[in-house]
Amino acid sequence: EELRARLGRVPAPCAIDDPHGSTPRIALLGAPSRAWVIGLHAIWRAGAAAVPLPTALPAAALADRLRDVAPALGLADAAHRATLVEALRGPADRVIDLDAPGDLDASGGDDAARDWIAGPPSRAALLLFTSGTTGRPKAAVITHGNLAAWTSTLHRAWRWSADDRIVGVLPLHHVHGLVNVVGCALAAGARCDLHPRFDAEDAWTALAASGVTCFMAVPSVYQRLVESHARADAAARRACSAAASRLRLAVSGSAALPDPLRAAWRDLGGVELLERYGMTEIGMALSQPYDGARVAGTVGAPLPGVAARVVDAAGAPVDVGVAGQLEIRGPNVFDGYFGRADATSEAFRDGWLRTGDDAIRARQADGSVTWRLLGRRSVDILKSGGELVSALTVEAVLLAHPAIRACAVVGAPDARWGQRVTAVVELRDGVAPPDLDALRAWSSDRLAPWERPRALRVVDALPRNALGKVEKRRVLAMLDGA
Ligand code: MLC
Ligand code: AMP
Repeated sequence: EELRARLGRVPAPCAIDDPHGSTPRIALLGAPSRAWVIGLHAIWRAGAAAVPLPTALPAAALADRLRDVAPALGLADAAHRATLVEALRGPADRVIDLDAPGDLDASGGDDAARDWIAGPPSRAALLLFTSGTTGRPKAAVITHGNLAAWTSTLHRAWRWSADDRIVGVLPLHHVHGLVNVVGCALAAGARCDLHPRFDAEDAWTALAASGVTCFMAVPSVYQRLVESHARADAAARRACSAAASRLRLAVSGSAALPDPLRAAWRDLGGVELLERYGMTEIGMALSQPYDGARVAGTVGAPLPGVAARVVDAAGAPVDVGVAGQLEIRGPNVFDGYFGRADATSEAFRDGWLRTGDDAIRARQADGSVTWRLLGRRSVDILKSGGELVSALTVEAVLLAHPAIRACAVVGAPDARWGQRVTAVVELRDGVAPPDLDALRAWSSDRLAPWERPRALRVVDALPRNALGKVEKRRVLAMLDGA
């Protein structure tokens, strides 16, 4: 009620040329908590769309993202209030406090938690930021209809029920933590134990609580859990293994699951991880089976209601066994990028969403067809710890450094992060090479923690083609050689 009244009092947002431009937007910034989720519901019940934001981003970078979205109001927890006020660049009373302590338990009659979908199918529910190859993050418009499709599909495929209890350790500004974990639990009337941030030891303790049935995370989180298990003493190791073995469902996604990690999790608790493939614009699209063989290195098959195909450069579907771009269609596919008709039309081909990922299908001995991902088509899109990073965003910031004349940002393979954000730089004449820590600190008011370079290599000359354009694949090969 308070939000609805406040929306009525703020000046109308500046005109945004978007089909969803008349739906007010409200920014949401805070650590995962029951209060955060209740804030989300309040936004939906007030008829607005929520713009969940990452807590680790500096105010200047948040302001940059919010410029096109122009939220009417903001909701923030106490720790992030000042950042959101600064990012919204308006009067401090445009930010309302999130304040509703307690557990999030739809099974316990928590009405605020139970009611997951609160708007008509065509209305914008979420604006989720995602990086593109253009450098500037875009806000993907997810409707209430998309959310209904996402949760009902996952309920069927992964057998969600009101008896489930899930431990949530992921941030809530992404599909993975927000929809697969929290949304699916709430829509099933299940229980979700939310953690403000991931800590491996805390997560093991939470997984050991009685009745926990499900867990979902990115490979980097599983990697940390496996490392923490290996460090623990024998009694703690046994307790962790017992907790892992009680899970009916442990899902990995958002980045490729390396085989050694899959095996380490299986060895630790005897449960085979279920790997699935998704994307902000489409929710979850492909999943290994709940029952049946989970073939290592594959992401299973299309989820119920999701149409998927592999196409060649001209957009023609190719046969099983032939690699090409993965395209997706169905009620799970988003409505477009907010205020970015150009980027939206580029994202689609004949009604199919071009994922930017390459894939290939293989026929198994039992006649079933499984899908395998071959990586991103663009070398400029990296994944570090499940976070999408645009190399162009990082390069634009690094080029402002006084010592750097030219640079190429690439993703080097990394056991901890999947890809390590690596800056390969040419220096200006006569300057001393910057130190990596100093460069990270220097970029911290413009880049998110996962965008800051984790490795730095100084070269005399970056490999370029005849037109002078840096050739990223040769840069990667150079690193490989080293
Ligand atoms: C944090 N750091 C990262 C990082 N996250 N560096 C690289 N990549 C990341 N992803 C930085 C910290 O700021 C810190 O920097 C240092 O690394 C160590 O911090 P940490 O405390 O050990 O890391 P932590 O904060 O615990 O974060 C790690 C993480 C987190 C893996 C838990 O990154 C995370 O929650 N990732 C998941 C993101 C996600 O939900 N993606 C889903 C996208 S949706 P310093 O300078 O202090 O040393 C999607 C669709 C789909 O992809 O299919 O699901
Ligand atoms: P995002 O835009 O953050 O939603 O990230 C979506 C991207 O994550 C996809 O386009 C894929 O490149 C990647 N991704 C998601 N799940 C997987 C997976 N299981 N294996 C490999 N890559 C994945």
